[in-house]
Amino acid sequence: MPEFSATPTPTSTSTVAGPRPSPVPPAGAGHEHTVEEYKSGVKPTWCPGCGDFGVLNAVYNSLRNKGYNAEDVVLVSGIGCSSRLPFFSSTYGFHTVHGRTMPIATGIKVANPNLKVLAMGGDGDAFAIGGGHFIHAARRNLDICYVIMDNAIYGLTKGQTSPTSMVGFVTKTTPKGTPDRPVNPLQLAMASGASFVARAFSGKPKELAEMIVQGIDHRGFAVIDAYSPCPTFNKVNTFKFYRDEAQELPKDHDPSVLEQAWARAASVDPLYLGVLYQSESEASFEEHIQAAITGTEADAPRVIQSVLDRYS
Ligand SMILES: Cc1ncc(C[n+]2csc(CCOP(=O)(O)OP(=O)(O)O)c2C)c(N)n1
Ligand code: SF4
Ligand SMILES: [Mg+2]
Repeated sequence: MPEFSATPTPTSTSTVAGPRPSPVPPAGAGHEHTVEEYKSGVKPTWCPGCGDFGVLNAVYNSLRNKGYNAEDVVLVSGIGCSSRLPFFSSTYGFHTVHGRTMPIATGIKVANPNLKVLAMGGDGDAFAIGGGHFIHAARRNLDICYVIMDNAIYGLTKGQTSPTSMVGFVTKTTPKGTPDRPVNPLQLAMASGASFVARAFSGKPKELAEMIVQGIDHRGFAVIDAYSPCPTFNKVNTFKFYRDEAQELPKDHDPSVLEQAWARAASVDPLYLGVLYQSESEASFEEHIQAAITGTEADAPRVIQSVLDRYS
């Protein structure tokens, strides 16, 4: 059993071999981070034209804009095309189990609150198999930023309806169109207690990068539902569809007013992009934990080591 250290050791990705370059040099001493430094060297395996490319670029840019060192960041994902994103970043990454992004992200963040934890994944991962975990992470107000690459389909398993597919959506498994009403990710997040709720579009990666920075800066659970089209299996929710149907929130939108956010989240004509809701009035999960262990934080590594020793 290796000795416990508060500093994480590099994680490896289990299914993709490839170079992971040495850690990004720390900023300061004249070093300015560049986007290139956050690339792992593993070439994205997504189909040409996949919306996830735009999200990946936005993630790189948000990390560069924050000036983070790669070793201070963990990208946690589930299973799906979108959940492959951590492979392509030189930060730490944890490609977990389908729908289990939130429990793993919670453990990482609580064990080492100094880490910047971003969760990544698809609409199926977040709202179908991971739906229960999503709700509880939101109501706990865990201090992480969760970017959901919403393509309204299961891409990795070759095109089944997802919880965000529209009524009547035709796939190989729903040849007569799905009768199921879609989940509204923004309303689900708000109803569950998320304290930052936003919608973005991978076709606007600059705006998405800015939104991820806002989500990281937010103290509490930040949810960004990012439309990220799957041109291979979803011929309805395309880049053109979102360019036609989605628009920025009105300038006078007040994200502190839950009722306004709720109403605009429900709108389909237009679909609104931007930060719909934000409140920092509630303590984060980590703040509750810290308050509960006040006076014992310095002992945390020793306590964890003693637990690990029991299994060595
Ligand atoms: C426990 C479990 N159930 C089902 C699967 C099969 N599976 C893998 S990915 C996936 C859905 C992926 O959809 P989404 O999360 O929207 O990601 P996308 O591929 O669209 O990016 C499913 C059902 C699995 N890997 N594990
Ligand atoms: S199947 Fe769809 S979601 Fe998956 S990589 Fe291809 S375009 Fe992207
Ligand atoms: Mg999907």
